[in-house]
Order: sequence, then C-alpha cells, then structure tokens
Amino acid sequence: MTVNVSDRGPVRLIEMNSPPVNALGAKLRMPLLDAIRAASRDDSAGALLLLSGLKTWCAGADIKEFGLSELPAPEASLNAICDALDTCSKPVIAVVDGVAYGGGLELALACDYRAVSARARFAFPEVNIGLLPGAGGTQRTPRLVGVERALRMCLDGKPVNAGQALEMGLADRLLEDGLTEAACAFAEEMLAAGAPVRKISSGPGKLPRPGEAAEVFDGARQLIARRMRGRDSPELIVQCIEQAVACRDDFRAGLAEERRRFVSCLKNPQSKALSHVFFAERAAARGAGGAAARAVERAAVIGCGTMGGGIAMNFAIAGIPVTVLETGEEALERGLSVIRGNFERSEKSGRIPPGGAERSMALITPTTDYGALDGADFAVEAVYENLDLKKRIFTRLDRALGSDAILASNTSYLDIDRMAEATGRPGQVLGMHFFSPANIMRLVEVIEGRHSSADTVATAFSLASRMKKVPVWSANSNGFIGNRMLSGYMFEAFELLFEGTPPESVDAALRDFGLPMGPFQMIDLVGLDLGWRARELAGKPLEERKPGERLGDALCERERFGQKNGRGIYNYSPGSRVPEPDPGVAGLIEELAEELGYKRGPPAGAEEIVKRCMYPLVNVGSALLEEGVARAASDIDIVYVYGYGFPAWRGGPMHYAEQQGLDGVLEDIRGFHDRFGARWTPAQRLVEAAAAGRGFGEG
Ligand code: 3H9
Repeated sequence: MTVNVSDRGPVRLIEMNSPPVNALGAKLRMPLLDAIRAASRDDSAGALLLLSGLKTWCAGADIKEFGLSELPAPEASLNAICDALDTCSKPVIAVVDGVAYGGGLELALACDYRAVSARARFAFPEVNIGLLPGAGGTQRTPRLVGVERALRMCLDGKPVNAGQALEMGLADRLLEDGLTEAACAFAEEMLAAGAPVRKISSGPGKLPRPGEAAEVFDGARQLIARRMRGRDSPELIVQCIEQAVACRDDFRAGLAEERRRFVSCLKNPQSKALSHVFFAERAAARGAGGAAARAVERAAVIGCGTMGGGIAMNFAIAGIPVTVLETGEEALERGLSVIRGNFERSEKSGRIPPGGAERSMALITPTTDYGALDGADFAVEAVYENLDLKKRIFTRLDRALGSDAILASNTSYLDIDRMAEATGRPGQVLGMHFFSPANIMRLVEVIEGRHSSADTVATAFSLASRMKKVPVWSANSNGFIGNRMLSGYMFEAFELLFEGTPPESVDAALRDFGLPMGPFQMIDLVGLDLGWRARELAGKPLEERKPGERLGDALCERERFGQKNGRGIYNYSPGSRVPEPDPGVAGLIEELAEELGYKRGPPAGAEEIVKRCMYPLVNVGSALLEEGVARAASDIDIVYVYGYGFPAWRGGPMHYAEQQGLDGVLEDIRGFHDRFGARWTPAQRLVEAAAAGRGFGEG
C-alpha cells in the first residue's frame, strides 16, 4: 500500500509509503487524495496527521512523469491534493521527518501546521531541473516567510534545516524522538486547545503591498544575471512571486499565474536537459557494477601540490584520516599551508561548519617517508605527468602498503596498465582522475585498467560517493573521456584563430552558448607556460607540435604566460581578470598562420564557432562509445557538465546533439569534413544513431 491510514482516537494518521523517496507519481497521488478526502468527510476524525513511512518525507513530484507527453489529469494532480488539504475543515499537521523537497514542501505548506523532527530538511530544488514550484510554492511561501526568504529558497534550491525552518516560521514545532507518538500528542494538545484551522492561502500573511518590495525583486534579478546566466526558470520564479504580491488578496489568481509559468517551464527544453542530468548523474554512480566495495579507513596521497593537496582535502572532508607524502619538508609545508588556507576560506564562507577547518586538518598527517604510509588501505598518486616517475612510485607503494591496499593514479591521460604492471598487485590498481580544484570540482573519472578487479573499481566508486563526488566509469585509453574530447575542442578553437577569427570572438560565442569561459580565457587562466615547459622538457620536435602549441611557444618566448603575469593571449590590468585583446598578439597569430600555411578569411560567425567547437565533442564522444571507452552517452554528458563547465541546462554535449537532431548534426559534420578533411570524419556510432532516427541510447 502506498498510503496507510490508521486512527489514534480522534487523530487520523495518513502515512505515505512509496519507496524509494515518496515521489508524488500517480500511484501515490491517487490514494493520498482519497485518504485526505475520506478523512475530511469523516466526523470521527478530529485532526489529520500527514506522515511518511520512509526515511525521506517526500521528494516532490515524480520527475519521470514530466517526460511523458501528457500532463497529469487535473483531478488527480498535486494541485488537487493541495486543494483538498487547503479546503479541509479540520486541522491538518504535516509531520516532517527527513527531506520535504519541491512538491513535498508544497504539500506541507498546504497543511495547517508543520511539526518536524531534527532530521527535517526543506527545499525547493525545482530550479535545478529548470522548473519552478508549481503547486502553490511560489504563492504560499512568501505569505508564510516573506518575499526575500521565499525568493532565496526558490532560486538557490538549497535545503534549510529544522532549526532554520523553526526560526523563519516555516515549521511550528520540533518533535522529540518517538515521532509518531510525539506527533499524536501534539495533535491532541491542539484539539484540546481548540486550535483553529490556519490556511496560508486565506490571507496575505507576510506579503508586502505592491511596490513595497521592488528592491528585493531587483536584487534577485541581479543575482540571476550574475549566477544563473542562460537559465529561463529563475526569471519565471521571480515573476511568480511578484504575482503573489500583485494578487495579494486573491490567492487563486496568483496560483493561476504560477500554473501558467510552470507549464511553460515544463515545455522548455531546459527542463528536459536538467532532468536528464539529474538521472544521468545517478546512473553514472551505478557504473561500478554489482561488486562489493572494500572498507577504506585510512588513506595515503602521494604529492602535495595543487592536485594532491585537493585530493587529501577530499579524504579529510569525508572523515578519512590521510597521510600525505612529499619529497621534502619544504614542499610538504608549502602544500599544507595551501590546504589550511583553503579549509579556512571554506569555513569562513560557510561551506564547512564552524571548527571544520581544524577538525579536517587534524585528519591530515604529513610525511616524507614511505614507511609512514603502512596501514593505509587506499593510496592516490598525484605527482606530475611522467610515466616513468609514476611507475617508480607504484613500485614503492607496492612495497610500503599492506597487500590488500588499493593503489590509484590521478593521471589525466597516462596508461594505468603500465603503472599496474610495476606492482605485484595489478588487480588492485586503477585510475581516479580528479579535476582541478580537486576539493571543489565534483567529477571523478574512475579508470578501469585491464587488470583492475571488480571490487577495486567498486571501492573507488564508493570512495568517490563518500567524498560527495560524481564518479564516472571510463576504460583505460589516452585522455580517458574528458581530455580526449577536450583536445578536439581546443584544436578547433585554434584552427578558427589561424583562419582569421579573433580570440575574443571565439570566447564570446562560447560564453554566449553558456560556457563559463571561452577556450582562450581558460588557457590564460591555466597558464600557457605549463604546456610550454613540458614540451621543452620532453624535447618535443617542432614538426610534432600542433599549431596551438606553436602559438603557446611563441607567446611564452615573449614572456606571455597568462593571467599569472597579466599577459597571455589577452592582457589583464593589475588585479583584474577581464581579458583585453592585444593587437600584438593578433599580429603574432597572423604571422604564425602565414608560416603554417593557413588560408585566412573573414571571421567566423557565432553559429559557426559554436558548431566547430561543440561538434568535435559530439563526434569524439560517439567514437568513445563505439570504442567502449565510455559506456553511455549520459556518462559523457556528466563528464562534460561536471568537469568542463558545459551548461547543465543544455544537458551535456550528447544530449545537446540529440536535441538539435542527430541527422542535422551529422550533415554539418559532413560539411566540415568536405572543408577541413579527415579530422571531421564522422564516427560510425553517430552515423548509425542518426540513420536509425533515435538518440545514442543507454549505452
Ligand atoms: C516538483 O516537485 C514540481 C512541483 O513543484 C510541482 C508539481 C506540479 N522523482 O538521489 P537519490 C529517485 S519537481 C523521481 O539517489 P538520496 C532517484 O532517481 C521535483 N525519482 O537518493 C533515485 O533513483 P535510482 C522537485 C526521484 O537519498 C532514488 O530516487 N524535487 C525523485 O541521495 C534515490 O535518489 C526534487 O528535485 C523524484 N522527485 O537523495 C528532488 N527524487 O535509485 C530531487 C529522487 O533509480 N531528489 N528520485 O537511481 C533529490 O534531491 C534526492 O533524490 C533526495 C534523495 C534528496 C530526495
């Protein structure tokens, strides 16, 4: 039974029971509505309690239903349930234990009172899937907690805890353990006191008069422009709350305005893309298969540079003691002071709780001695990209660590099998590719080598989840998923440059597409000198250097290293990150283009720039599927959204291509093939998917 009904004297208990999270799909909505209506009519029921039999109170509307072509019939909709609660003449108490998100929170708001456990969490995460609260959330919340808080909750989608909910008036009472008993006692107390029904919809509550909150709405719009560029639903959320104010004395009129905008969000491709990302993330996390993960109680990280330090922070944040090894005291001290600074900043900004920086630092033990790593059951190597060095480290780790320990490399492209073969435990070796800054970026590519055992892979997945990362499976192949795709993207961006399109035009077109920054801003941020020094160190012959690398060399030879010294592809005024085009660089590009034999032409338009830079992602992504390097197109989308800043509201490159229509994408790729040659040869997987008139499928 998805809804259980029972009585405690005059109190009617209605318990939702639809695993895993009480999503309000038709199979929960119908019996819930029946139970509420029956209790409303039944004279023996004095008060109603709305509870959950699961650890989640209610995750809101069933997102899967939004993919269906038909919207739920109005008589069985969530709005109908909220309406039934709203018109019930008896006090209804939502007893919230666990999360009440989205439609779940709207359900609670349609009740008269909200009694909560300490585990209660409230949020409107609709914005994360391109929607807005569509069952009265934008109308009831500002009446209950005011416009400013309502805007914040609906726009940031972040949960508020029980204490905050009580403080702001979203919840009325904190219940002790033994929740059902405590809730029944609360209901009886209310009945004895003759507590009234108290519908949020019945008056304006904390709504300001029209015009009074203009500044708050302006502030919200400024926030949207800064942080949510490209997304459509945030502006509609603001409009809904403005309508709540405009229709202050007419709740139903405001509700109708909300409904109209909710339906327009549902039809917007952004909500499909963001829902795709929601489910793709969860599907990717299942990529380990069915093997049981091993316990990880102590960890080791080799290297305390930018990546090693960030990875050590991840272990500490997950509560796992970690020993960090460096070659010398000085490097160790430098690395630790960066970690300390990062933790302190996180604490200051509220990303970790007070005292968290000190607690996390206490979990990190520095060492320069491999002997001190004994006892670690998981080690991550994070030194610079040199296969011989990495192999030597794996051999030393193999000797230093217990025979059960798992050894991972944070390499971004090197061969995991070669490292595995440098140990006596190749089955317990794999790749865990974190993204910089490793303590912030959520993506981790988990690289299964030829020898990696199933439980080794499962352990890496489980560890990534403990670190609150998003793990994605990849086979062991040069550049894995993300960097293999990135190289196609970067190559094309440089081609555009040499053909005559200025860097600022390429960057602007891709920013307008939704990327946080264009490729040339990114190179300046990372630093041109990194690649240059690596090429020089390796003695890479000139004729093997790609055109983009040749430009990097030329810029570095002129001491243009990027943002770090205020001069790269762009110039930067002191203390500014705003790129300013440099005529000298334009001249350098032109000279080099001539030397390399490019035919210069007029600058490409935004549409061509986007296609030239995005379609290599789609084509290489298709090849990765064909080769089995990636298992699912949705995994590729997750890599690009979480690792490379691809706009989530476009769903990732593969989803984007599907939305554009694969046959059209293929036609453009064939056109580029005619113009630019072999690098644009369409991947067979793309040709097949386009011919079949379907998407890339599940893998
Ligand atoms: C809405 O409410 C619109 C209304 O305003 C208006 C309507 C008219 N639907 O995350 P987990 C699945 S929009 C369908 O791994 P956790 C999830 O896919 C909705 N399925 O667990 C997974 O399935 P699987 C607004 C859902 O404990 C399983 O449940 N609400 C939904 O880490 C477990 O999920 C949201 O956006 C759903 N709503 O976290 C809430 N939610 O096992 C989104 C979950 O097959 N959900 N599933 O992979 C969440 O934030 C988290 O899932 C939650 C649990 C915190 C609830």
